[in-house]
Amino acid sequence: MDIALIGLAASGKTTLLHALAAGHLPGGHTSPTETAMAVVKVPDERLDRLAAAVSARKTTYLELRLMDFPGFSVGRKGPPPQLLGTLSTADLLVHVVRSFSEESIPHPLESIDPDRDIAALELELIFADLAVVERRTERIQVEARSLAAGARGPLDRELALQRRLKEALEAEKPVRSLGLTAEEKTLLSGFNLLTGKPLLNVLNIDEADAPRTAEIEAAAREKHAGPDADVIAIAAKAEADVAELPADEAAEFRRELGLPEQAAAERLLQETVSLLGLITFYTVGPQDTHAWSVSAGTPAVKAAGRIHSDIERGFIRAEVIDSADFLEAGSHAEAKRRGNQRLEGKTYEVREGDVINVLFNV
Ligand SMILES: Nc1nc2c(ncn2[C@@H]2O[C@H](COP(=O)(O)OP(=O)(O)O)[C@@H](O)[C@H]2O)c(=O)[nH]1
Ligand SMILES: [Mg+2]
Repeated sequence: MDIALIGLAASGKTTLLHALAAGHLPGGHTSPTETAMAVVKVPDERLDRLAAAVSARKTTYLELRLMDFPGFSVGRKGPPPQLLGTLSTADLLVHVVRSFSEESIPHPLESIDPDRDIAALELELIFADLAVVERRTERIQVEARSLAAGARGPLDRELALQRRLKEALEAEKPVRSLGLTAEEKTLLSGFNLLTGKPLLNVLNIDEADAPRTAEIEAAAREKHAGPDADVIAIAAKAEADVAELPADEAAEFRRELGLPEQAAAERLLQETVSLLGLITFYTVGPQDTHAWSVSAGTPAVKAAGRIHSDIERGFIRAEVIDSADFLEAGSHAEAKRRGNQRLEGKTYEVREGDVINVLFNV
């Protein structure tokens, strides 16, 4: 899964990347004009405990790819088309919004106004989508003309959908707010509409405001949370500094600064997994205890395919234990003895936190 960090210049994108990927990045800040990339592991306490229960030699976390994009210009100039093009492959957008005051760092729009910046960037994404939708609408109309009236059904249906999108975008509504059905989403999947992607707004707040994080987030959620959209507040610079410290010093520092107990990286990455509509299941063993992700509603046989294509092909059934039960029991054998293990077939929809052992035959 690819996560794109976007936002105005000097909003703190690169600083946030450092807070999220401390230790996984080449030294120094990346240049303001280049896209940097980091692969980060999603912290998962439940996975840690499962691994500890079986003394796993290896623990494998979910991984996300973070891309730190150059600053977005908004308004008359707008963002360059190639920047918007590269964004289209992202699975989720993280908009880093300047909320810190620091006078020595100029804001491209000259004042600190997070609500304005969120709206301005959204508008750029809306314009970009509108251009895509208009192009597609014209093309459908041309194509439809070359078909016999009886063969136009699918194109007519798509045309109706594209018109609905156009109307919404012209009213400055993002595609993600329209509550499209799974079928409609599939129909649109090739167009990579930017406002159809889930969006996490990150308010980059002053260190001095860190003790009020929860309060700031609650107020911002009222305005900016919605379907597939959320907002969190992070003091990116302080978090980036703390991320460099060993664990015990970090905890002390967090208390001193009044930073939330849970590290920003952990909060943001977990929020990201949930906005992506992913659920996490586990395979637990002494060699490797492993977190896997699938989209909600995935049947067990497909989930097995995430582990290995042979396991999908030879799927017989899945032994499933809820991770809370597993942790209480301490092992597969004990959970089974307690009656916590279920046998599920190919169509079983994997649930958040399942510990799964697939029986297969190849
Ligand atoms: N005071 C303060 N400065 C910050 C914060 N976040 C970033 N900065 C500073 O703002 C400048 C721009 O940050 P950077 O992460 O490079 O922004 P980018 O252009 O969005 O990548 C740098 O000098 C950062 O040290 C913050 O939360 N507080
Ligand atoms: Mg940068």
